[in-house]
Amino acid sequence: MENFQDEKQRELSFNKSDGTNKFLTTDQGVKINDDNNSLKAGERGPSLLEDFILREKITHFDHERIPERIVHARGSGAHGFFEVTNPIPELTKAGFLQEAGLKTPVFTRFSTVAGSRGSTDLARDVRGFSVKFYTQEGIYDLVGNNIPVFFIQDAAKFPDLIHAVKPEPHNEMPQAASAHDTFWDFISLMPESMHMIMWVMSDRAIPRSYRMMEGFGVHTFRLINEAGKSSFVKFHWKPKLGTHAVAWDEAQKISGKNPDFHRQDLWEAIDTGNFPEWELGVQIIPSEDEEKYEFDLLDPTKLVPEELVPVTIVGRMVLNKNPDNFFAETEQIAFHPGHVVPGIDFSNDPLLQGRLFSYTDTQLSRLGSPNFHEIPINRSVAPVHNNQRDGHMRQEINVGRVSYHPNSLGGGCPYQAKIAEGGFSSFEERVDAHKIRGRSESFADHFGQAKLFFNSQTSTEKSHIIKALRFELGKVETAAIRLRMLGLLSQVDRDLAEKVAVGLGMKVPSILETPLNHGVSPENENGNQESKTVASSVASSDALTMLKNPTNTPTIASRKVAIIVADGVSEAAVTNIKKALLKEDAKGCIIAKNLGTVVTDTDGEIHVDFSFLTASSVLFDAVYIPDGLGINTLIENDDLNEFLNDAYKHCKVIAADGAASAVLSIAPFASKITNQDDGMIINSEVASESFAQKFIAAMGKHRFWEREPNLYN
Ligand code: HDD
Repeated sequence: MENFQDEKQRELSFNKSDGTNKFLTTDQGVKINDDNNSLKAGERGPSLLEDFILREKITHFDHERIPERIVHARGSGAHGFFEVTNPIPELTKAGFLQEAGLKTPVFTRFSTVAGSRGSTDLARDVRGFSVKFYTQEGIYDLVGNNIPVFFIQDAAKFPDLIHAVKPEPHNEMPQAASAHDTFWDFISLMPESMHMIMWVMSDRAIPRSYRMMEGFGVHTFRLINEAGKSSFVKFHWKPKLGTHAVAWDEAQKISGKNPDFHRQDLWEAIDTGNFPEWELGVQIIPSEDEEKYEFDLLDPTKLVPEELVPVTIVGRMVLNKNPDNFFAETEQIAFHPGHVVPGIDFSNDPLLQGRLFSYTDTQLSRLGSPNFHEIPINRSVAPVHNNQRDGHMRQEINVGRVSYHPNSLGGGCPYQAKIAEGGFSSFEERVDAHKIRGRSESFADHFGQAKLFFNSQTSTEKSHIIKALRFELGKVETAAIRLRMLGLLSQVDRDLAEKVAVGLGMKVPSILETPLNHGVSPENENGNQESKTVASSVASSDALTMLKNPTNTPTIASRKVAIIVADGVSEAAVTNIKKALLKEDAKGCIIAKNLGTVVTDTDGEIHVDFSFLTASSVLFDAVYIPDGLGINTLIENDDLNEFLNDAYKHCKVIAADGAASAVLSIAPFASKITNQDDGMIINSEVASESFAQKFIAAMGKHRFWEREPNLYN
């Protein structure tokens, strides 16, 4: 098969325009002579209706905005490619998975769910992880999240979930936050959400970077091979840089200091050649095993533990090109879980089935026309021929008189493809059932995997979950909602509930006071089902943690270090650390009291990247204060102290050498520093190779969480 990684780029380039060395024109191509003044009756007279140039410009401007996405409005995307490493023709006939080395162009968009388009990147929220594959057999969209399960089991509850989490309708507050009454009111009545709640209260919901998140297809899908045999599949994206988070206090501060933190991080990484990369993995469940597990494969609030079904890597995705135009590409891209190619099919997961309706419907109102597939970023690289016609903003000029099938006037064209010719055919699943509104009893376990998730976490991670719940429920004003939540949490882990309750100044209610129905109205006989706890056959799973996650490696590639300097700084120390960081593909940024330059100990000059005013510790992964007597002039500086305090509080590596060590020894947290804290590196020897290596090794551990008070122990 032809490798056509650049084909989408070629196609997009036909639609590109850049004004370099070109005349300014109207939309009709007429050259403009004066773009600064409207047409008037005399210099001080009224403007004339006749001014078609003014009217066109203003009219276009008035219509520049389109409705933002109902959910996942805030996001960022990039181009790249998917390359097969381990083909799986025995499992699927999908062409893009057939041959090792075959590359398919992709566009990937990451997002938060609840906030508006202009909201902060660092909200506590699920992250969307959508990949559009421009395959030779048509568009394939894998529209997933960075969390492998979901809040609800049936699409019928999706509008309720989203209404509950969005800003409250009477006053439109709070923005991009789940910490308010309506969200927790809904959750406290929906025991099926408890597994997802554990994930959302964990640090998965505050990633360090889009590049350091796992991705999941969430639902069980089907793969179909050439012989028509089907297997169930769960999709996983495993990040090359490991799975990492920031601290919650840090996330909130980042939201103020740089609400575009993730967007900028993705952009800069690609711009500087640090191309983000993920492996695509599959968990394959043979059809015969559909009912083998204690959970239902069709229930989207359940995952398949990797201990039961390992993840097999089939390929890798590299994002290597930023969009040229945010609106044209990232904003106008239209994903849809129903965009599948031959060899991939759906399961009967009722949440997925509802999604199959919702996405085209939403594009119709967001992009305004059934021709949204003609927008360059949405266009298939496989040829499109059919009898769909007309509609708003149709781009294609269909020639000929035939727009129906069957026809004889057009020679029967375009003609249908046989299955052997690549025609899509759905898996022939036998369905023989009563038509009912209800839920399978096999969906009634609402706590088994919530327990599995909580039990799998390290004590630091459990402590973070407790803190997150204290924060979120602490913002809830209605005591009855908090109480119901404590009741539900006690079903996951009594200790967890007790510890959250302490923070709320409340007592955990007894089981009898906890509503455990499906959250649907009790007057409906199908809704009376009681929640159950089915013990997971896996006691604990490292793949569910972030801190012991098998994706983690000690790499510090693309991490940022704040190097704090003042006049008299050791030039050797700065050069040495910058060189060492560069070798690891990490970056040192110079921060001083003011912008401009500082004078070094050898009378050289160092360019300052940020002042204390334009930088903040929360925007960096580690801090280094190099030797130099001048730094002592900053010892009383409040900005420096805040910088260091935050770095310490957020468990980052802090290092100083030579005379700069004095700054750390009188920092407000100095008394708390222990000999066991490998994240505090103080060295008397300046610019030594071993110091740089120690610093890099410590950064490779990401954070030294043991510094924090642990609420779980
Ligand atoms: Fe959805 C967008 C992921 C359930 C309805 N969804 C959207 C996006 C992602 C997801 C990543 C953003 C796509 C982009 O970047 O443009 N959604 C999920 C996942 C779900 C899920 C992983 C559960 C497993 N979604 C879900 C349900 C419904 C929707 C049950 C409706 C019944 N989702 C939508 C939508 C959106 C959307 C309203 C808004 C913008 C868009 O589709 O294009 O149709």
